[in-house]
Amino acid sequence: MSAAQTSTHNFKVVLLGEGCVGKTSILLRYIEDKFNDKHLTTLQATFLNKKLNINGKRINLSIWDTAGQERFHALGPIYYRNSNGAILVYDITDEESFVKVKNWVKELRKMLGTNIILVIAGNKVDLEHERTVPLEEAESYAEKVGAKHFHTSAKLNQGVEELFLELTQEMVVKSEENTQTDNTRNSRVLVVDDEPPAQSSCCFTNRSA
Ligand code: G3D
Ligand code: MG
Repeated sequence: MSAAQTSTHNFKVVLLGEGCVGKTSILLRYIEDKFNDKHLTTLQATFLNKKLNINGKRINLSIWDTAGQERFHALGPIYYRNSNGAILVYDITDEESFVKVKNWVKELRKMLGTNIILVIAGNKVDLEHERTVPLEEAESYAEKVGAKHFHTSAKLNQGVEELFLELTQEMVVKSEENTQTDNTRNSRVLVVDDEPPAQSSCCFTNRSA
């Protein structure tokens, strides 16, 4: 087994989106398979852990949820710092909440570049008859910004598992790409170290030229 297969990946994931779109509900559905549980309202800004095993790879997710600060526009970079992934949630019956997702995409790409994996969740699809965010628009926007789009209902348990699985798989790929790049860099250094003295001094001359 390769090192990549045996090591454990630790990922930080943040939930972002306007208040009331269903972030906490999605998290609670994923972790505890519950909806509208009493402790929903008392859950404070914190993270919940989820351990996964995908194709023999151990993964620990720390999934961060807010205590509702987003309702006062008070979520700063400290919340999403060092995140490997973000779940951007909007409510399909609330166009404003989709605009908010677009703002988050802009901010995250500006601050973290492509180091962070983004997925977009159009939540409350059980209220399809009240939809105001056009489905095609949401999907084509997501594609344009390099984010997978999911149709979720925390209430009916639709799309939630799939969303976390896709995000996790993409984070694994990204992390292993980064590890490979690091290894390639390290092995280059080793090759230089292994060279006989005559060649080393030659390299040194070239490098300083
Ligand atoms: P937030 O964490 O983004 O602020 P919450 O959102 O998870 O607290 O959910 C806000 C409200 O939306 C809650 O209703 C919750 O029950 C409801 N909700 C969450 N997900 C869904 C969903 O998939 N479908 C439907 N129909 N409702 C959902 P209340 O009434 O408790 O405010
Ligand atoms: Mg919440």
